[in-house]
This record gives sequence, C-alpha cells and structure tokens, in this order.
Amino acid sequence: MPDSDSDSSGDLNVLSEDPLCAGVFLSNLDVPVSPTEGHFIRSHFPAPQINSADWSLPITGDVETPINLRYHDLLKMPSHEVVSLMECAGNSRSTMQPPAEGVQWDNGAVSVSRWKGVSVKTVLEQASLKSVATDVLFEGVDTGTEPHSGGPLRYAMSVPIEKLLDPDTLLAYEMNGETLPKDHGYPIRLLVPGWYGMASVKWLSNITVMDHPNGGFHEMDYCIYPATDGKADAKVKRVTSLKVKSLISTPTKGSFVTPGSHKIKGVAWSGDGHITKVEISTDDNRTWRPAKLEQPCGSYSWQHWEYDWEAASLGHSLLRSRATDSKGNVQPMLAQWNFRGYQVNSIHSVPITVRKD
Ligand SMILES: Nc1nc2c(c(=O)[nH]1)N[C@H]1C(S)=C(S)[C@@H](COP(=O)(O)O)O[C@H]1N2
Ligand SMILES: [Mo]
Repeated sequence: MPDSDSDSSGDLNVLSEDPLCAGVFLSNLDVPVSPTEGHFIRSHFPAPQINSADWSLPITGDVETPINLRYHDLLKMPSHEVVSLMECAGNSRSTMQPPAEGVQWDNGAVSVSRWKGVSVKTVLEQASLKSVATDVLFEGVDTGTEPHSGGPLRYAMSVPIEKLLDPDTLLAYEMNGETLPKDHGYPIRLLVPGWYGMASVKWLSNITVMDHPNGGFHEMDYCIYPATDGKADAKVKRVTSLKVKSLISTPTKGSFVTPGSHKIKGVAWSGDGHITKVEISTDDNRTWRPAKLEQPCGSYSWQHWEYDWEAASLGHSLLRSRATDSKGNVQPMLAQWNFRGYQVNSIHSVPITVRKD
C-alpha cells in the first residue's frame, strides 16, 4: 500500500467511499497547516446532511440552566482559534503485525488545521455546571452499525470536564477560515486538541453533562487498548492523548535518489509536551544523528524537521526518524501490539534506492 503517491490527481488517498475514509499523501506534510481539502477524513457512518437553520444544540444534564444553542447564537459568541493537529487513533494500523481489524490506514490519517469556534468552557459556564459534574457526553447526529456493536447506534463520546475547561477545547464552526465542510462535521464539531481524533465528535446533536464517564460503545468497547499496569478493575484503557510520533515526508517510500546531498524532511508531534529531538538513521538503525528541528508552533501543532544526508553507497537504504518529547517519551522501534491497532507510533521506516541516473 503506498504511503504517498505524488502522481495522484486527488488531494487524498481514499480507503473507503461510504463511509468516507481518506488519508493524506505524506509528500503533502511539508506545510504549517494542511489545506482543508487535504485534511484526512474518518467517518464511521454516512455523513449527515444538516441544515443549520433547523439545527440546535441542547446542553442538558447536570447543569443549573439548560440551554439550547442555535447556530447563529454560537457564531455571535466570543470566538477562539487554535492550530491543532488531528490524528486518527488507527493511523499506521496497516504497519502492525499481526494485522489488526479496522480501516487499514497507512500513515496518512494525520493533518493540522486552524480551527475556530467557541471554547466549550464558555458554553459550560453559561449553563453553569452542578458540583457533581465530572464528564460531558457529546453525541453526533450520525448513526449506523459498527462491527460487533450488535445493532445501530449513534457516534458518541464523553470527555472529562478537566479537558473541557481548557479554552483550546472548542465547539468548532470554521476550519482554516472557512465554514466547516460537511465531511468534517458541519455545522458544529467538538475539537479536543492533543487527543486522538475520535474524541472530536462531528455533527454535534446533544451535549449532556454527567456525574460519571458515559462509557458506551465508542468510548469503552471500541477506542480502547489493554491496560498494562495490572489493575484488576481496569483491563482496558481509553485511547486519549497523542503518543510521540514522527513521519518522513521526503523522500517518499520507493523513491530513487542519486548519490550526493539530499534533504530528508518530515514532521513530529506529541500530545504530551512539545518535541525536543528528532534523530535520523540512514544505515539501518546502526547510527542515529540529530535533525534540525523547528520551534514549536503552539502547543498542539506539528514541528517540521530536516536532515542533510550524503547518500554515498549505492543500493537499498532504510531511512528512519525517531522523535523524543519534552516529557522524555521516545518513539519505540515497534509500538505495543493491541487488538484494534490503535496508537501505533513505531519508528517510521522509508525504503529508498540510491542509484546513478
Ligand atoms: N459524529 C462523528 N464524529 C466523529 C467520527 C464519526 O464517525 N462520527 N469519527 C471520529 C474519528 S475516529 C476521527 S479520527 C475524527 C476525524 O475527523 P475528520 O474526519 O474531520 O478528519 O473524527 C471523529 N469524530
Ligand atoms: Mo479515528
């Protein structure tokens, strides 16, 4: 399966038509912010067609003042912008061995956008949380059947209040200065920066404040991985913050390069602090040398890096990049295997060939 294909006519690599799942080509990662039509798409069910004039967003549950927000009310509220990377928790799943069930993403389910909306905090303050409130359930309009779900259900996820009180967690209505497109959750979606994409519920229909995590299919049967801390009461954990990861954008897998000087380029990110180091190996894991790293661009974006490589020996070569974040997390050679193939942050390896013209 190609990681990237510079000859492709489209901006995205479509893995499934309906529901639409489409990834980016890695050669398109060399930008501060992905163009909107080049942002990956991951929908579990067919995208609903919503007319914003008939749509409203009730905020109920453990609040003093239930409210019902209309689209135009939201547009008039104080706005907030955040440049945030989004990565699907199933990104790079196809590299996991033995194979895991699910959409067989290569490495393209990652993008960065400038999101604009209203801080969830502003809305929760307006509704006034009761003291018992701990989590908030966000439900989408979209419905369908998932493998093993045992029947139709809506896409839904709850998020702890603590994360929602961060002003960068948004009810987003714009992406890169334009109205949110249908496939990205029009009219309003949640944006949870620093977490894998599954929590950023699209096509919001209801917000319910609760005194416990909602659980439910997507939250506790689906977006989970085995807990390794051995606690008997928790065999699985929710997928939440982004693991440290880097990808090589140039050269692309299968490229032919001539002997001499080349730039290896790519991106790196983490949901747990910023990137402090990216190292490159061009000799099959024998030596690692530091790449030049850009300054962080906000807390939630990616950082670009580049490395000057002197391609000396002819033949096949494996290029690898390894990122470290400010909390000391380092990308592993092989990510922990899990049955759904989530949070794969194994070191990216790009096979290329050095040959004379
Ligand atoms: N309502 C709804 N929200 C959703 C989804 C969905 O299928 N339905 N997919 C989730 C997943 S798994 C991801 S990775 C992101 C993808 O967002 P995007 O399509 O805008 O890239 O949306 C999340 N929010
Ligand atoms: Mo996802």
